[in-house]
Order: sequence, then structure tokens, then C-alpha cells
Amino acid sequence: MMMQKLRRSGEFIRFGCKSLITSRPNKNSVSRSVSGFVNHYKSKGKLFEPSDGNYYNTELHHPCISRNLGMLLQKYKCFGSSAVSLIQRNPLFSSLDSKDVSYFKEILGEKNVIEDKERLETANTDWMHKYKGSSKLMLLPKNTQEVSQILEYCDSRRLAVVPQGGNTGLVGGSVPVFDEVIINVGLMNKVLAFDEVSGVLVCEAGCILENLATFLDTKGFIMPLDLGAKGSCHIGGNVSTNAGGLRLIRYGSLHGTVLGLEAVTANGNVLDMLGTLRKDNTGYDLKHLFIGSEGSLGIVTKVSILTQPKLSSVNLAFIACKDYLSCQKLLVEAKRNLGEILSAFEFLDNNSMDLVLNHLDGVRNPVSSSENFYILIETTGSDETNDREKLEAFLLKSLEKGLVSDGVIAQDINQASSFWRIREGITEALQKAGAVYKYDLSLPVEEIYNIVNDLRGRLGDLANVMGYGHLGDGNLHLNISAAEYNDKLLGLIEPYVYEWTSKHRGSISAEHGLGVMKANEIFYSKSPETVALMASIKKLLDPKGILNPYKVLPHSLFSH
Ligand code: FAD
Ligand code: 2HG
Ligand code: ZN
Repeated sequence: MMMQKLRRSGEFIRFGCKSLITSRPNKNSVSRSVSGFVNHYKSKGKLFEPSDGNYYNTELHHPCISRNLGMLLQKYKCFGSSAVSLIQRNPLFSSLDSKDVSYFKEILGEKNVIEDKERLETANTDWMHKYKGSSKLMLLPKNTQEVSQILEYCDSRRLAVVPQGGNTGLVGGSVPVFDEVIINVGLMNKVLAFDEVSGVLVCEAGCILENLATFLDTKGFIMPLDLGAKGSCHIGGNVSTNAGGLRLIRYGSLHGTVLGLEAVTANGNVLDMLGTLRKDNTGYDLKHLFIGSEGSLGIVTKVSILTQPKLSSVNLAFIACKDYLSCQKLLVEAKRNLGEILSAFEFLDNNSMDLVLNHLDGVRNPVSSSENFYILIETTGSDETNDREKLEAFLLKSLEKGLVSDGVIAQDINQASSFWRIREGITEALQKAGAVYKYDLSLPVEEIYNIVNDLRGRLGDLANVMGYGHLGDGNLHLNISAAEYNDKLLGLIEPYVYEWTSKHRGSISAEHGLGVMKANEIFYSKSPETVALMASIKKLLDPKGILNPYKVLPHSLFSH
């Protein structure tokens, strides 16, 4: 038998596997009388002083207010979120002309200045095919110096740019909104140094995450982050989004593991913050500004990151639970009982499982009976016998307590990959199922599934609501799948989801960022004072606002 079942009555039998390395392989304008920060922000209004360049608005307009301003020069329409359809192209930005293209060819060489329609079509379109820009140019710099030259020129000409990595982002941040020049650092893909003593890896920003993982594997190390998009996403993109993923529960966020970086600001200044030290308290730690700022403050060109030794014993269990409370209790128990070897605690509901089974080839439910919830628990340690026994004992105890109704432990890497395929395949399955409205929420663990149930009640037969995510980190991926996009459905989802999250003091972006989708919604999770400071920082580093405009901060900052 390939897998040993975790049986309700009997003994929990051996299933461990040797040195298992898992290869994870139109907004309702009148109805926004919402809680907390948004009301606060409306009542305050004025947040900024006029800037020299007349670029930043003096007032933060509520999207509904700015909608009434008229002057719609060029509107942007997409299906992801109603707010983004209100954006106007900033008239202060220049339009690309032939002299610009000639200049870029001079510094980058003809072949790294992309005007080809097909390649531009791909680069203008996001992974979900939901956000689409109309850029006429993509630039492929080969080094920091070229990035600096490009930005210095764009800043002087006031040409807006969008930094792009692997283009796997899920909030429309990596593609132009209008005609921004795309700067893709994919050619900057060299490993620069690896220190086997400290485990510090220094590399260029365009390195694909999976390639870094493969490189480290040969050295006996692993990356501190892992995500479903690893085959395409860049480390620079990961840092710029502060990507979370499947290992965060164990190794923490990139704010902890990124030790240094190099970034180029809008005027072409190169900021060398590429330290490799664990400890360095000399002044403000400015690298953190670039971690998670989604290309709005600078282009990340190099990264120094702390990697972890590859440990010899990895085990993965796929578990069925009858209700959400059991999942929650299981998490508490897992933290207490598995402690230092716990390396992933992921969950999906039955709707997510059905979706994967219906839309992905070769996937099957590893447990025989269909249940309401499924959990993946991974352990990573250095003592094969002990680690396995620990996991088995934990699962047996959980079975006896009634927290677990069924489960299996992968016996080899293929089984582990097939388990991960279910969890990691949900995003892909959702794409195949039709239109998808995607929300990435941080909430107190005890509240996580209440919003899924509430939304199901609210939407009825109109859509299929799925809940899954990084339970161990309090991160819910709330996805609503429907046959097609429609404004009525969107009006039922937004702002409801944001209000719900704000009311429960959650975050409307746990790990995907704000991009263009949620730039206007930042006040649901951040106070006006905080947003004002963010805008001041943006103004300081990018006075003309050329870096990834219309993203992260409210669009009203860029309207006139
Ligand atoms: P892009 O999508 O190209 O860009 C993302 C943002 O970063 C944009 O705003 C862009 O302007 C900016 N940017 C990119 N490169 C740079 C740079 N060098 N300098 C400055 N700014 C830059 N995310 C998670 O957090 N956890 C997950 O588990 C996860 N799983 C995913 C699974 C799938 C199947 C998919 C499609 C996506 C998933 N994501 C996940 C989202 C996405 O993969 C991450 O946000 C990833 O970090 C984006 O990297 P990228 O190189 O593709 O960046
Ligand atoms: C994941 O954890 C990713 O699988 C994508 O962050 C989540 O598709 C999503 O909503
Ligand atoms: Zn995720």
C-alpha cells in the first residue's frame, strides 16, 4: 500500500519517508458609510501640502468624490475591483516618443528594448488576465547601472514606469495601468555570492525563486520562502511584495530574512544597503521601506537573504477535519506539540477541494471520505526517527481527541508533491473555473471562517465561495468564483469584505500587496496619519511620482 491511513480506531501506523524533500513542486458610491478608518479619513480630508511639482494632490479624495470631478482623460477598466475603473491617466506624465526609444537603445542595446507586439501583450497582461495596460515599451536592463540610467532619464522626462518581475502578482501591481514603460529585471539573474558558514545568499533581483532553491539545494541549503509561483516569480518581486507563502510559519517574513538590498530610486540614485549582517543598528534600517513597497519607491536590483540548512527529515500529513473549530484547535496543538519542527500549517475547505478535483488533471483526494476541511501539516527537522514519531504521536492524539477525522502521511516525495499540488493548485483551478474575485486577508484565527460563511449567506447561488490559506499565519485566501464578472456580484462583495475585515481589525492585504486593486482601500487597514506619512515618503523618494503610479497609495493622490 502506498499510503498508510490514519485510522479512527486503530493504531497510527508507520508512513514516514526518508529524507523527504517536498517539491511543492462600479463601486456603490453611496453605500460606503463604513467603520473605523474610512470614516475617520473622510472626516479629515486634507492631508498634504501642495508640492512643487503640482504632482501630489493636497486632498485625499474619497473615490466616490473623485469620480464626480469629471475630466476623465483616459479611463481604466478592469474586472478585479470596482475602484480601479475610476483611475485617470495623470496628464503630467509625458508620452513616449521616438527620441526616448532611441536613447534606451543606445544605453541597453537594440535587443533589450522591446517593441514587439506579442511580447508587449504578455507583459501588459497580469497572471490572472484581469489587469491590462497599454505600454508600448519594455526595457530589459542587464545591471544596476543600466537601471539607474533608465530611471534618471525617465525622471527627467517624467515618463512613468512599472517595475516588473515574474509578473505573477495577484493585485495588478506588476502591469501598467496606462502606457507606463515596463522595466523588467529578468536579465539580472546572477547569484553573486553564497557563504556556507552564515548561509547568506547574495543575488541579483531577477533570479527566479525556484532557480535559487535549486542552486541552494546543491549547497545543502533552502530558501526561507516557498510559494506556488516559484517557477516564475523573481526574488526582487518577492521582496517588493514581501511575499509570505508556505514557510513563513517557520522562517518568518522577508522583513526578518532579507539582510540587505540594493535599490535604485526614481532619480537614478543607487542605494547600497546590501549588508550581509544579522545585526546592524546603525541608524534607520531603510531596506525595510523597499520590502513590500511594490515598486513604488524604487527598483530592487540586488538582494542579500539568510537561507536555512536543508534538514534531513521532512514529513507531510494530509488531514481531514469535520469543522473549523477542530482546525483551529489542531493548530494550537500543533504549535505546542510539534514546536520547533513545524514547518507548514495550511488549510483548505471542501469547496476548494472540489474545485481542484474538477479542474486539475491527475489530482485525487488523499483521504477516502469527503470532509468539510483539510489541513496540510509539514514538519522539518534533523532527527528522522524522532521527528516521525513526534508527528505520528501528535496525529494519534488528535484523532483520539476527535480533532481529526481521517488522514495520511506521505511516504515518498511523489506523494508529498501530490498533496502539495492540491493546496498549491487552488489558484490555478480558480483560473480555469471562470471569473474570480480574490481577497487576501489577515484575521484573528478564530474569525477566519466566519467571513467565508457570512459571504456564502450573502451571495447565495450567485457564486461559489472558497476559503483556504496559511492558517498557521492567520492568513485567509477568500476567493469567489463565478461564471463571469458582473457589477451586481462585485457590489455584493465590496465593500462588504473590506468592512468586515476592518471591523475585526484584520488586514485587507496579508501577503499579496495592494497593487492597483486595493490602493484606494488602504484606509480599511491603515490610519490616515499612517497613510499621510507613507505619501510623504513616496514624495521624498519619487517627487514626480513616476514609479508604479496608481498603485499602493490612493489614486486620488494622482488625480487632478
Ligand atoms: P511581479 O508580479 O512581477 O510584481 C509584483 C510587484 O512587485 C509589482 O508591484 C511590481 O511593480 C513589483 N516589483 C517586481 N519586481 C520588482 C523589483 N525588482 N523592484 C521593485 N519592484 C518590483 N504570494 C504570496 O505572498 N504567497 C503565496 O503563497 C503566493 N502564491 C502564489 C501562487 C500563484 C499560483 C500565483 C500566481 C501567485 C502567488 N503569489 C503568492 C503572488 C506572487 O507570486 C507574489 O506576490 C510574488 O512575490 C510576485 O513576484 P513576481 O516576481 O512575479 O513580481
Ligand atoms: C496561495 O497561498 C497564494 O496559494 C494564492 O497566495 C492565493 O489565489 C489566491 O488567492
Ligand atoms: Zn498565500
